[in-house]
Amino acid sequence: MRTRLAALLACVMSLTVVSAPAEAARPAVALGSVVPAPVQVRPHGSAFRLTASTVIEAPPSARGVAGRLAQALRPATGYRLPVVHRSRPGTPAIALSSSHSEARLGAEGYRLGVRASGITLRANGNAGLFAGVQTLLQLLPPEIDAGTPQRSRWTVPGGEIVDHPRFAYRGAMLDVARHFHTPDEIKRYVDEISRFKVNHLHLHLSDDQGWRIQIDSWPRLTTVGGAPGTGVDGAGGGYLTKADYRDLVRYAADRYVTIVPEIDMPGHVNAAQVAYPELTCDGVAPPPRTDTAVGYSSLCIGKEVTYRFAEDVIRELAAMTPGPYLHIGGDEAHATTDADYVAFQERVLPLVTKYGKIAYGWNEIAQAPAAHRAIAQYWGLATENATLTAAVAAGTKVIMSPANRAYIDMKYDSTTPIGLSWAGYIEVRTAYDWDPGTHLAGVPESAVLGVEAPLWSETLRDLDDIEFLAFPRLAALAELGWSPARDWESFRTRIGAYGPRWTYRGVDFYPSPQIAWAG
Ligand code: TNX
Repeated sequence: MRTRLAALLACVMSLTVVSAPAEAARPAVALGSVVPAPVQVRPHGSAFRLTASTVIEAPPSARGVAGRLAQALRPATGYRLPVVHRSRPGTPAIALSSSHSEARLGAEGYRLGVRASGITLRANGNAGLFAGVQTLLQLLPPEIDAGTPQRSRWTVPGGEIVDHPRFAYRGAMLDVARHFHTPDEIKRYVDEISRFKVNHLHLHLSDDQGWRIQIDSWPRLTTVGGAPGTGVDGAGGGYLTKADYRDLVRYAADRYVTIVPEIDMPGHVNAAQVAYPELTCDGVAPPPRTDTAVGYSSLCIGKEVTYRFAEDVIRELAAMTPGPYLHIGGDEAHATTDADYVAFQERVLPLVTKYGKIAYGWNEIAQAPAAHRAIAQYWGLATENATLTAAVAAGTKVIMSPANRAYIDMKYDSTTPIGLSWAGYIEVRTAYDWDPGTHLAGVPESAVLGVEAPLWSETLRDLDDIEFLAFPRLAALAELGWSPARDWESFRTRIGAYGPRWTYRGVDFYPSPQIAWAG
């Protein structure tokens, strides 16, 4: 039903494209119609028109980004758009430069200038160029995403954009434990989130139902824990081999997305205990579980094998993860006493450091002094949390994922066919209208590394389900992570104008009644 609606919209829009006068005078898009909203937008009169003679100019070090831009532009325009080192004077060019050196742009900022004679995109490095390319793509008409040749005027509105992120960490989380999502599905998600300048993808790789990442020293984790039938309600199963994982890491890195792996401990470990009964206190394997209860499993805090297991997993995971973070879960350990929980974290958090990574966990880890050098992901409903505030005063950094705002596995409203509702219904405006820098009392903006949108998969099956819950809310949360100011009226118009792009790409977004959809 949702897919049919998307197809219908695509059909209506393609009719519009064919009947639109090809010589329409003005660019189709306003310079500021970009999600997330840029820091500074200065429009001026003259637009740039992409033609068959346009070239993309880039130094050798930026050929990757330039190539990606060319790939994005070729199918709909039908133009060759060669990537060249230097173009002959007078040739209309989109010129990329990555050796710009402008401190305020940082690693991810960029400066985009559009004149009738050409486009310049400047950044301090390739991550900034990639961000600028995402902006540039949104300044072309939505038909640019059609994937097949379109009749359109490929005009980019004239002016100057200066842009850089508010927070360094802008994340999405995908739960591949409750339902396994294939590498291809994960890649499609990376494609979509990176368009909104989201730069981290956190993968929740293990839970009570299943274990989804190959660990050589404990092979039964995946041969048993990733077997068919280990998804919620016995649906699905599967796991990432190390080769799959490394390939995903590379794919994401090409889109300036860092993979953050999570192994959830000391709770959420039933699948590991089914595979290795020595990880329980009595040594007896529990039955496999594919229901959605939480908080019933715990590693055995007093047994040494627990720490051999934790260290082996952390070592192997760290070795295949180039990114700086390794998430060790730590949530909902209701079957672990408080004292045991702290004892466990005091041993396990330092193991992450031992293998060269920054320890990251759900906010419960803040109970342990070792968390003062770690990152805590806040998922609570309240706007204060004394334990976290105390930890922050001692050095803990925070990533904001308050469940009643950022949990994109929540239903939009009571009629949403998939999703949960324990943290409330989250319509797009609810996801948008809060400030990650002031949301939690006692956690100042300087302690906030960024924002992450978790997508738990108890009710998900396929990519359509992922897209339906993620979009448009992921875009709202990405704007909170990137843009300095928040303006709901502006957002609902800009994301409404973006909708046709999702439709052209076949993304099954939720057509929220709160959004001013174009067309
Ligand atoms: C809470 S949030 C959980 C997960 C569930 C999620 C469902 C958190 C750290 N733990 O185990 O999947 O709710 O929304």
